[in-house]
Amino acid sequence: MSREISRREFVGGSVSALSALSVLSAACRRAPDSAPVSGSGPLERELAIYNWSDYIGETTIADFERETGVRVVYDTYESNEDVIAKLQAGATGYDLVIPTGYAIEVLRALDLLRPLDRSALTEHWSNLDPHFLGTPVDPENQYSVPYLWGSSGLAIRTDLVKERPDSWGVLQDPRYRGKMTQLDDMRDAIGCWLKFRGHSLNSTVTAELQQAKADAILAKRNLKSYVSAPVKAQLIAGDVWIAHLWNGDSAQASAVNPAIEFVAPREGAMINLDSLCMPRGGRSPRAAHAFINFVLRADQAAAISRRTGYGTPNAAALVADASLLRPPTDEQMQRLEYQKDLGAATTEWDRVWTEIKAA
Ligand code: N2P
Repeated sequence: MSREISRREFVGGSVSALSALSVLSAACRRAPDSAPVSGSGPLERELAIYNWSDYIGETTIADFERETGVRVVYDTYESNEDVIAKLQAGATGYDLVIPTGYAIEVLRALDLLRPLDRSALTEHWSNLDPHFLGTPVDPENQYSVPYLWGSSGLAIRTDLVKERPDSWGVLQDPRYRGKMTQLDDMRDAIGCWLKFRGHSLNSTVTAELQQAKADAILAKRNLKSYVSAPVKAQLIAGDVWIAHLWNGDSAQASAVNPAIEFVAPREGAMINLDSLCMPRGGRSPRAAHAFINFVLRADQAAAISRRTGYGTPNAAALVADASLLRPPTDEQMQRLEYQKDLGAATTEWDRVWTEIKAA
């Protein structure tokens, strides 16, 4: 028990509200699946997928079900912290989740992910752009298969906002009071204020976090709410004019109302790579591998990128469809930063976020 608790305290992960008891019971409930699982063989009948909202192709699930006969049970979430908390609290039965890089680090440190059988994933593996493989969160891709990448910024109703704001500072402008929102996501909502002051969005420096808190609270006076992907409907309706949002969700809103444009703030922003992972306790490892193979196909990867507006790490898909979002250029990358597991500093971030929410 003490080993579980100290590891949890070390790793953190915005889960500080969970009791040591829930961690212990999760460990006891965990299925005995630490042995590598084979991804080949007859498929199970059902596959449980837990994904971000609006983060899949229009017919991906139906196509997969038709082709394989596997029934997909599909559930969605709005933040990495939701996934970490749910898996840490002992949710079992999900066969696939799609966390962001830093959350993969957290989940791995908590021993909540199951290694993939890479020998069952060879068919379309070479479609992946090597640029997205072997990242520091999983150097050998033993646990994760790149799915989509994205970045954060400002989604702006250019017909209602006359200037062209290109700074996070616009969120502190009282002229747009009540017409602006920020992501309901601790890492993004604090991270952007760290970037605003020229710091790393992975900062663990107390003075920098305190400044970010002050900036966030100043902006909060103007915010209609903290809301993530569901803000799309409010942007489209014109209830929100400026939303701190991810590029793909912004593109989805623009597809409905072309007056919505995405701006990358000049101070820099977050870039994320989200990857398919198998949580421990999943009941359908062979179907999980089959699904990964399926979305690694160029046509399926292209359809997912087209529908979501997020970037695909699938180089073959980019060749097949020239309209897809291209990977960031070196120049763009200079202003983008990947999030990292905050380790022990997660507790301090949690506290800052709680204080911002309560202010
Ligand atoms: C939500 C997709 C968000 C992905 N629609 C952010 N990592």
